[in-house]
Amino acid sequence: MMKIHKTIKAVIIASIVAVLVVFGTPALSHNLEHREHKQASNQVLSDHSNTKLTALYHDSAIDEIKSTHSDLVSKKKAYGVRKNVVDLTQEEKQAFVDAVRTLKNTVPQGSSISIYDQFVAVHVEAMGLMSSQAQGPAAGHDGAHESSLLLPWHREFIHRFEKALQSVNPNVTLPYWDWTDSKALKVIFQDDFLGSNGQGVTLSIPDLGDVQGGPVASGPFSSANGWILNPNLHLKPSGESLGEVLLRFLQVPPVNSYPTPKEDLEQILAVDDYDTLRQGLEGFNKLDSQGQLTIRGVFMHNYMHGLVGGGRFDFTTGQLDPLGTMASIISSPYDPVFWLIHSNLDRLWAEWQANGHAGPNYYPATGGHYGENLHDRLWPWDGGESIPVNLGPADVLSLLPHLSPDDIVTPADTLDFRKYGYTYDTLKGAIRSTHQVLSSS
Ligand SMILES: [Cu+2]
Repeated sequence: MMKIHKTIKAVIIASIVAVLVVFGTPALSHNLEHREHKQASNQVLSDHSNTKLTALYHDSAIDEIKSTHSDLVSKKKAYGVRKNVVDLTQEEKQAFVDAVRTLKNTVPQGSSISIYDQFVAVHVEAMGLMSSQAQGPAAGHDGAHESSLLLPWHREFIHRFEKALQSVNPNVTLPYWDWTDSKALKVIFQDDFLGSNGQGVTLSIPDLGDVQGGPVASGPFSSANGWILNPNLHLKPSGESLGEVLLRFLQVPPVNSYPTPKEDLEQILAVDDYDTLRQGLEGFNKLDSQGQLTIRGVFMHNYMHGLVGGGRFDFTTGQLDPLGTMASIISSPYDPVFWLIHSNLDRLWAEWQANGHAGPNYYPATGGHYGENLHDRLWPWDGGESIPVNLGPADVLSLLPHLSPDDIVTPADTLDFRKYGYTYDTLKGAIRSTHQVLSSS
């Protein structure tokens, strides 16, 4: 059904391209596209890739990579449309699963871990900036969460993952999980897509009774089917390992309410202030009837992490003791549902932006810690400015992908999602306006 089955070699080459596109090619992923025509930037991208590749491969391999890559560029639609997961065809589900598994099973040259695991390592170490022992201007705060940078950082991160998927299969885009869609939960956790709940662990929760979960029992992301995690990257926030298998505790009380009420989301999307929006969507606080973020707890994005991963939440502080993979924010990309939850988070931001909240006025220019402000560099796309501390039992820092020093991304670079070349099925108007911009420029 899929091209990727043709030859292992093709997969490896496509994946090498993926690594270079995703991790190794400075600024080209979108910074150039921010400034140039699509066509012009593709030209620059190809030229640049050649320089990089020459050092690593023989000419014949380079030719093959070049043709794979131009094939990819020419075939790729100008705008990848991210769809609601409930609208995916059987073929689209399979293509997504196959591409994810290919990234999980492909170890790039010079790395000891797979492309997929490199993404997990980046997410882990973004939280390694929190330590006061971290170095550089971004030290001392979470590099990916709990501040203005949540939305820019994850927009960049998941788009790089999407491009890696597209190097395997150019037709794949990231689906999103609309948390207000009552059908989505059942569609996602089936063996033909992201697999089942966990099984085998029964926990007694005071006043709530017994709850079930544990290692994912079936589907493409069960250990039986080869979804084996690196225990040095599968961590609790404390750094303690969560082991080698994907753990799910679906809808374990008290985080078991589904779907998310539409009116709660609409209330957040109606706000005018970026950081109120971000805090509402991230979910440590909920808006009260006055539109103030006075209610502390677990909501929205945080709630969805808990709905899949399970955990003993402290509803007063919003902190949780994770049971499963998704509930441990640090390692949550190990559950592929991560990409669907974050695609939706990004969609909600994109909709808010498309609804008139666009441009630098809708992102704080100053006043945050370094990394959070409009023109600060976001680790790891910061040219080596900041260095996190190592988290967990192994040397995770040594597992990070090698990024070019001029692969720089600031929140300002992320504000216009159209410049990345994707849109959402709920934002058809955005496709038209982008086409207009391109054809008139
Ligand atoms: Cu995250």
